[in-house]
Formats: sequence, structure tokens, C-alpha cells
Amino acid sequence: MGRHLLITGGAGFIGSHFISHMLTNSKDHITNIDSLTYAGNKRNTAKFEKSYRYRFIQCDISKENELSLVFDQKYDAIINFAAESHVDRSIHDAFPFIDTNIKGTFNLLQAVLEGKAKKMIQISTDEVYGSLSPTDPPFTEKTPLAPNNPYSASKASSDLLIRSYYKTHQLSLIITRCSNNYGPMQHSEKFIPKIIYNALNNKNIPLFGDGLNIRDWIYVEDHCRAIHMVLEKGVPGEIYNIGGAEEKTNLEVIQIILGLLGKEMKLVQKVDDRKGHDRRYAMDSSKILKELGWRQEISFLEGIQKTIEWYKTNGV
Ligand code: NAD
Ligand code: TDX
Repeated sequence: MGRHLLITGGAGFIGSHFISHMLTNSKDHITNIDSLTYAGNKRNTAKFEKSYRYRFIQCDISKENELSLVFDQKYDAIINFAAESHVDRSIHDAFPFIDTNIKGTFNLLQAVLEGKAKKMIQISTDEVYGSLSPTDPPFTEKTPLAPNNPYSASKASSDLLIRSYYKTHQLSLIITRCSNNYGPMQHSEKFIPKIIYNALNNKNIPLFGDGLNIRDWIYVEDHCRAIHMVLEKGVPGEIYNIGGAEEKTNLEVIQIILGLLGKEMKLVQKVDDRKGHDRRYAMDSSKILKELGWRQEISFLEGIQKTIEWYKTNGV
């Protein structure tokens, strides 16, 4: 008999991969709670819907009355993936980011404080550290928080709530901060699925600004393995950076994908830059390597080939 985990946002991209990973690589039972926003898709969870170790409850983590119904039992851990996750949306309308990312995290922390779960892992992001210049060293866990858009500010806020509940109440809380994920089942608003989908359909690919912004890409399964290790061996109160060690400019990412698809660069259409567009993210993952033994296994070329194959078969 395994543990019982409460996964939030498990109908989204990374959360659904994580549930799949845990059902395969542990004996744990899983309750997935998700409010099914535009980003949540039951197609992502269809393959384990019938497992006796899995149940789904539609629930908005920002609403205490809905959340209280989920605690019909005590959980061994909460892993909080639920979030508004798209930077461009946060620029147009930040309200849901405050509700879900800040208030939702607060509600989960209250549940841990009330003893309804033994521990919690907060799935955070490299964006909370702000932006690097091309010559800066990568972000470490000690890099000060300096978020530049409403999305990253809401994620940094939730990280600070976690810190405060750890310091004040000594709860078992851990933060992971990961770089840009890609892989099957990602929403088409994000850069890599958009490139693949538009290229397959001979549509223009919007490239913000000069295309020289840099992201550190990680295949989603590598991220899920890291979270699993943190769940097993992570130390309460600690932060773990997780990076793909695959820094690429946005232009390079497009060149690689179009090359693999046999499409021409003339599909690329330069558009106005994102407001407050962070120039570069890069992660120093040496802490999780040294302390937990995690390292990324899937190169960008291998991961992107798998991803392209999945979108060719399944669409967006
Ligand atoms: P996603 O947008 O694909 O999925 C988010 C899920 O949360 C969706 O299923 C949505 O329905 C659900 N959700 C939203 N608001 C909710 C609410 N109020 N109550 C319950 N469920 C709600 O996001 P993702 O890319 O899978 O990201 C998952 C987590 O990982 C987020 O916390 C994000 O900040 C973090 N993260 C993402 C990346 C990345 O590159 N995608 C990188 C680092 C960290
Ligand atoms: O159409 C586009 N054209 C373009 O040039 C889109 C959607 C993006 N871009 C650029 C902006 C970024 O420099 O591509 C890069 C990647 O953009 P996104 O996919 O929107 O990701 P990003 O803003 O880097 O944030 C992602 O990584 C950190 C996730 O969406 C976040 O949830 C995560 O925290």
C-alpha cells in the first residue's frame, strides 16, 4: 500500500505527466484536483482515469469551500502544480494569477497547517529570479527574487508564503524551481507547441522582438523525475533548482524544429516584443545533482524529436 498524494493542477501539462510518472514508478494513490480552466484538459488524464489508484475531483484551489471537500482524508503530501502559467495572459489580465497562484497556495498552506497533509512541494519557476544578461552566471538557489511580470511576481509571492510557513510554523515544505519545460500535451499557447503546430499547418510563427532571448529547455519527464526525487529525499525548508542545461535562443529553437520538419525559415514572422520580456534564464542545478543525485537525461534534440512525433500523431 503506497502513500496518498494530493496533486493540484493535474489536468495541465506538467501535472498530468507527473501523475503518469508516479502511477508507473510508485505504488502511491493519487487524488488530482483541478478546476479545468482553459489550460486543463481531461484528455491529458484519460489514460489513467480507470486506475483504482487514481481519482479526479474538480476543485478551484482559490475557493476554500471547494477545497475543504477534498480533505475527506489526510494526505501524505500535496504537490502543487495548479497555476495560471502563461506570461502573456498575465500581462493582459493579472487577476486570475493573484487568485490561483497566491490565494490558492495560501489555502493549501492553511490545510497543511491544520494537519490535513503531512508535507507540500511547491512547483515554482526560474522566472522568479528575473532576467540574466548573456554573460551572467546561471541562477542559483541563493539568487535574489526579482520577478519582472505579473505571472512571475505571483509565483514569487507564493514562494515567499511557503518560506514564511516553514519559518513560522516549521511545516514540511519544499520549493522546486524549474526552467522551461516542453514535451507532449503542452498547451498550444506556449512557444514550442506553437512552433510545431504552425509549421505543420504552414502558418506563420510569431517571434517576439529580435528572437535572441534565451531559455533553458528541459524535457518534461526529466522535470517529473526530479520532483519525484525531491518528494523522496528533499529536505524541508530547502529550494531545489532544476534546469535542462540546454540554453537556446528562441531563433535557434525555431531553426532546429523547422529543420527537423523540413520547413523553411520564411514561416517566421517577427512581431512586437513582449512587454518586460526577460532576456535570459539559465539554471545552476548543481545542488540537486550533489544532494539528491538528479541529472537531466534527455537532450534537447532527443526530446524535441519525441515531442514533434507526438504532435504529428495527436495534434494540439
Ligand atoms: P498548465 O497551464 O498547463 O496547467 C495548469 C493546470 O492548473 C491546469 O490544468 C488548470 O486547469 C489548473 N488550474 C488553474 N487554476 C486552477 C485553480 N484555481 N484551481 C485548480 N486548478 C487550477 O501549467 P504547466 O505548464 O503544467 O505548469 C504547472 C506548474 O509548473 C505551474 O505552477 C507553473 O508555474 C510551473 N512551472 C511551469 C514551467 C513550464 O515551463 N511550463 C516551468 C517551471 C514551472
Ligand atoms: O508566440 C511566441 N513567440 C515568442 O517569441 C511565444 C508564445 C513565445 N515567444 C518567446 C517568449 C519567450 O522568450 O518564446 C520564449 C518562451 O515563451 P513561453 O513559451 O511563453 O515561455 P516563458 O515565457 O519563457 O515561460 C515558461 O517558462 C517558465 C512557462 O510558460 C512558465 O509557466 C514557466 O514558469
